[in-house]
Amino acid sequence: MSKVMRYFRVVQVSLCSTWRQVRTVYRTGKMSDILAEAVKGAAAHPRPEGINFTYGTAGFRDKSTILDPVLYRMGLLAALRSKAKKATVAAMITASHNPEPDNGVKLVDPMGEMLEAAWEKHATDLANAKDEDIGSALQRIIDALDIDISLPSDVFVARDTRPSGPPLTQALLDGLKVMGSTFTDFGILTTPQLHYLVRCHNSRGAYGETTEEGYYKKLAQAFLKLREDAGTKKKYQPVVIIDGANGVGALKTRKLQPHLNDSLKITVCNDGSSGKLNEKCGADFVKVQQKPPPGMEIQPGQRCVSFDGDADRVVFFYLNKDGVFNLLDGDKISTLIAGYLGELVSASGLQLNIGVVQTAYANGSSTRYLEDVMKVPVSCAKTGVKHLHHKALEFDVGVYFEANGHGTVLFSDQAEQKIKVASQDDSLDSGKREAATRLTLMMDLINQTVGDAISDFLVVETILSTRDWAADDWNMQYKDLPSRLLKIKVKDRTAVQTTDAERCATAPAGLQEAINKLVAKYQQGRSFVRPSGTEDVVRVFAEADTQAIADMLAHEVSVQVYQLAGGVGEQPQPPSTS
Ligand code: 16G
Ligand code: MG
Repeated sequence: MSKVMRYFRVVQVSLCSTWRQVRTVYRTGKMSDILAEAVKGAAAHPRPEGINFTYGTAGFRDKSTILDPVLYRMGLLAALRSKAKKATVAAMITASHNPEPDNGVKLVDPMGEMLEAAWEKHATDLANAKDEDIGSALQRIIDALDIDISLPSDVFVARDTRPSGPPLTQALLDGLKVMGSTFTDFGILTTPQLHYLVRCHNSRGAYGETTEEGYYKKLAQAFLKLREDAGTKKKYQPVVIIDGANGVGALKTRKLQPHLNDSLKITVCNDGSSGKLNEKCGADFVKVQQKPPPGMEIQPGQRCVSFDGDADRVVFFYLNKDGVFNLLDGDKISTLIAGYLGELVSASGLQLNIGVVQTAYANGSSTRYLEDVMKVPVSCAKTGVKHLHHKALEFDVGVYFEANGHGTVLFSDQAEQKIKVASQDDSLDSGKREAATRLTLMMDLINQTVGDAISDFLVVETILSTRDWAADDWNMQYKDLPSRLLKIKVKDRTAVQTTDAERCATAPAGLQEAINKLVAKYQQGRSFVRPSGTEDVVRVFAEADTQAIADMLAHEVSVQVYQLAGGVGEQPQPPSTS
């Protein structure tokens, strides 16, 4: 190295170290100010003694009356997350399908994904820190992750329609203000709309315009284009009834409607004008009760759609000509979507692998149909959207749905690129180009950030219309096996542990062996148990070739759980045979 170069190198090193010192002093000074403010701010959001909050499968969820301190702290954490990611993040205030008095909060990462799993622990720690310990709890997170506190932060905020939403939003905003964070409060949105907006923003508009109106426009444009060549239909009727769970999905469907012109006649019921949120209506009610919400007037064959309270979950149902209720759940939706996308991919001539991700709750018939008839690979993930989402990333086109109606489709960057190029490649024959063009429109119609009831509903309508199918035709793809879901109270639900995407219990000792023996007694029997992530219970699922046997198997497995995993209260009683 020449003398001159050496001189410059010395100057450079000393400048760098001076800059590091200045930065450390600045960061430390700024940090202690902020931490002191955070502790001061907690006085207005005191944490009650004796409650332990947990960032569960879908964020914090509890009685809204005790959540104020949690929201304040999540404001603090959201700002830190934004600084750590050097991007805008989001916070959604909702308790989804829970009753109206509950509420909750979950954080959304920059591309609209769920909060990174490693941060769930930080969220739980901060939510449980005593008021006076908030500063040190924040400090631990900052140190562990080497977060530069002097960086700016920006957070998008939205809530569902719960009356507790506005004061809880205020608590969250207080946390953000203490951190000096900028924010945008979007007011009432569906959960997937907020996920969508944060992705639009961070992708600098590449994913769409960062406005609610932009969301409707993007979906509606794709939907209308996909219908342009729709000839006369014999079976498909462009008429649906939507059960909005008396929640945000109803309000937002009304806002979408004018964008759809007259392509679809939508009647919204349970729109919040009289009934209570999620009370005797919504996707959870319909799926669990296996019946339409009371008061809905339904003609045989009429397609009905149920959203949950924050519209990230959807199921379809109809009454057949004999008035018998039929549910078209997440499994039926994923089969429909995977079948159609698979056809488009092969018609386009593109080499893309399509896979479906389910959970252990998926009906056995759906898995068999996908694997044996459709020849589509199926992966099983643990319960909870984040687990399915993660697995779906392994495919070029990953379709994921929980049976309860949470789900969407993910296209890898490479798949997206190939599809776009093919749609504009004049050297391809028109059939291939047309298929690729339809795939680009399907990508626009699908909210890839997270399951979205409104988007999924439009995707299903598009496919049914293209296929000229009535609800019955869709339902006939395969016949669901009868199943039963039960819950058992135990002293400590963590006594039950599982592996193999929850299909096998590893604790307590002897439980899985007992389940195996019971399952072996019955035709097409299948059963598994898992601790709930949202309730203090162990869930038992059983499936068999008749309802009576599924009920019996679920009962027998419940007794084993009760006996081996420390059941509390009365031992489960056999199902009545009347
Ligand atoms: C949460 C999950 C849902 C899952 C359910 C299971 C999200 C957004 N929501 O609602 O996917 O099906 O929990 O509840 O991930 P459980 O653990 O009580 O059975
Ligand atoms: Mg929900």
